[in-house]
Amino acid sequence: MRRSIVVLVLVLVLVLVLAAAVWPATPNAANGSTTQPEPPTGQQADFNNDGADDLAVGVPGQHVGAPPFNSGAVNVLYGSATGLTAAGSQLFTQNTPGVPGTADEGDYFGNALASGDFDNDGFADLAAGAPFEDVGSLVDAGAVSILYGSAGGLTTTGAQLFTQAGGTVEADDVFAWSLTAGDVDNDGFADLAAGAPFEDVTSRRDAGAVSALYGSADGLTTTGSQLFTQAGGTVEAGDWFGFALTIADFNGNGFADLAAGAPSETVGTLLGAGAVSAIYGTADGLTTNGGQIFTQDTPGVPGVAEDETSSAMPSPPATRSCTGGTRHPRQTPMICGHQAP
Ligand SMILES: [Ca+2]
Ligand SMILES: [Ca+2]
Ligand SMILES: [Ca+2]
Ligand SMILES: [Ca+2]
Repeated sequence: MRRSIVVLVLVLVLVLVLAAAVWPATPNAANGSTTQPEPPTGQQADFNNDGADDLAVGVPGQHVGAPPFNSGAVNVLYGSATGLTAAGSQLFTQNTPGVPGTADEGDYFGNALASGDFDNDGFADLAAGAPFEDVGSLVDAGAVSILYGSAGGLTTTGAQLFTQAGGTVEADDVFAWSLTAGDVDNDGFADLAAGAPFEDVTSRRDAGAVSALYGSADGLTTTGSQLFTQAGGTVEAGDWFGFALTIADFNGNGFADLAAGAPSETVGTLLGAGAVSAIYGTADGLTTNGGQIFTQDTPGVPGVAEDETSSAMPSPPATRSCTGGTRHPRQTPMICGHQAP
């Protein structure tokens, strides 16, 4: 893992995953216990299925030993009748026995998190991205770990590690930079979407892509996995499609849908104005049929798309050293570190 990533302003980035309050527990009058109704999108955050949602906190800047630096970790806090509590809390790194992979310098494990019940056993499960994980000799290809829930909370039993699904694993894809979960085919098993915003699409560098992995009785699987490039728009170099993701049922038809941001999308001649695509769920999974793209220049959307280099915008720091051709001038230090030679 290249040391340039260590040039990081964001020493500690907390990434929170919480589906609490969206689907409040329903009292069961018969026995006084609580049960968790199935949420409409398959999203869940109750790792021990005790009726109180739980919280996973990403600590991608965690040093596991010293070095490796910035290999990353995930803290887990459990909910209770009185709210979150430190009792029974956990810390996972890639060096935790049973967690696939190895804590290497600059993996940033925990940089993105998503929860869902991938095997539909009632216990929510956790996906934790390590976007700068090297895959063999492929530097910064990226990977995502899956930890499964149980009555005792998250466990390493049956833990999995996935590299880019539906596509070709390449250096600098930064797969699992973004994650979201929901039941896009409404089969009861939560599904996972994982962004690789620096995926090259043919010769279009850093156009970006999003993988979909589907849940099953055996957990997440690559069977039927898909790779999507920008929907509703034109795939261009430097779009960063998949930089941010979320799943929700936008048309209320029971199939969860995917929204994927392309923050560096060019709108007309406006560099880096940004766009968001919607990809809809069906019984057969996500499909680009009916896919949409919205920008601030879409009729009816308030606001005006502007060029990232507009004089109204702040100038990028003079010390910016990213030289990738199509780079966004205000990219985060982490991304800058990623792109540095
Ligand atoms: Ca719980
Ligand atoms: Ca589960
Ligand atoms: Ca599903
Ligand atoms: Ca839908």
